[in-house]
Amino acid sequence: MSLHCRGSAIFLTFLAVFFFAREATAQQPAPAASGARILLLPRRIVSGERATLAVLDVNGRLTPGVTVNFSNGDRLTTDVTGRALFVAPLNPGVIFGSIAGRTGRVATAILSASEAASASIEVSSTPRVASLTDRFEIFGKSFCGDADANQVTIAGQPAIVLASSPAALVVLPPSELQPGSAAVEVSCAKRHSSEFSATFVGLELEAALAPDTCYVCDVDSGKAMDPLMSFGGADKTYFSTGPNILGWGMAAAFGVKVARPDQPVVSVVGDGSFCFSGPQPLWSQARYRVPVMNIVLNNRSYNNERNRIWAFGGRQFKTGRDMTCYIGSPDVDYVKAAGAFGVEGEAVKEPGALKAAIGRAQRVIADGRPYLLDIHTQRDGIGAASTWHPVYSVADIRTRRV
Ligand SMILES: Cc1ncc(C[n+]2csc(CCOP(=O)(O)OP(=O)(O)O)c2C)c(N)n1
Ligand SMILES: [Mg+2]
Repeated sequence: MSLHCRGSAIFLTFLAVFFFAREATAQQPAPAASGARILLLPRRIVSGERATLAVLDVNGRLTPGVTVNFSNGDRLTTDVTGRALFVAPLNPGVIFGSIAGRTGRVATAILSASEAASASIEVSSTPRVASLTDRFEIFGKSFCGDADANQVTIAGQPAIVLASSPAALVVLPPSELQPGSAAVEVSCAKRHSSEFSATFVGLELEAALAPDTCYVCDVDSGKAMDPLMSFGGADKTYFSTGPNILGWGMAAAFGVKVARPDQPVVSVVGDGSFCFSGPQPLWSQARYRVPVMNIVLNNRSYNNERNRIWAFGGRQFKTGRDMTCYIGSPDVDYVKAAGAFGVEGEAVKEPGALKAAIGRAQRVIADGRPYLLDIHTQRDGIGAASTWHPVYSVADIRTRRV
């Protein structure tokens, strides 16, 4: 996904809050347990083996003294580091954890000891792209359940292991890490993984969105950004459809805001999807003062469609000519379209302009009005460079100038 990509770097938001998680362990006073919001539970734990969970507050700081309740009746309290070491239940299955007094719950699967057994560290799944400043997960075998017994290095620098089990690690990258591809290595108790690599990127949107944001996702290729954001459990709520049907997002965002007026609501649509559903819902947002942040991921393309079509290797692929999916001519002015329906907005043409634009959107929203950000993004995949489209003029086939 990318709100905006240039070269190999993807610019979105960045989760500044997690800098605090890193520093909280140093000299700042411990955050109050009442601020606890996010439960980090390894998504896989192993029957009868140790595991570590972590709790973060609304600012992303590790939070001590927080009670975590499990659906099997177990109860834990986070220690001075904002984490809690526990032994996984013996019966395989799924259990849920939740921060006492909060509604969100987080699932973890209990694997049997035989499923997770391995003499050496095996890494089975890692993100290809991860945020420079947010946590990411590594799945595999033979990690240490005590989070601090694991050593994870990224580009040779030590990362923090926030939560862990023999089957999963939740890792926060080192603060000095630079964007780009970096080698990752894991070791614990004299066991070592083979080296693998991930691309680390700076994110803008994620940092700007409060943990109680309702995120209404009606995009196609833009969905690639979802794994880089934090959803579920005690974090943001994600609204989407099962099958890939487009054109409902902005109207749905209206409904979500009506249902949850005290939570921030962000609607994300592709430029194609905007045209299927919009701009009428913007009129309703303006008419009924529905303060929603509308984001259009504008790559001037049915980007995923082109990738799907060209993947068959047919005539378009062979000629390099995109018959239908380039939609940048005429170039739709989404800010003007929003304005015509009574919604303010602006175009974001450079990654560096995104953070300030989100800030302006949030100020208008705080005043009770919707806002639209037309964020220019890259096309990617096969045929991304093609802006060719068939020239056909109905005017030219006329025999009378009527
Ligand atoms: C109602 C509807 N019409 C058509 C489609 C087929 N379709 C799937 S993706 C797509 C293009 C979407 O373009 P955009 O929203 O810009 O997404 P991008 O792939 O560029 O991210 C189309 C037409 C669909 N999924 N739903
Ligand atoms: Mg598009």
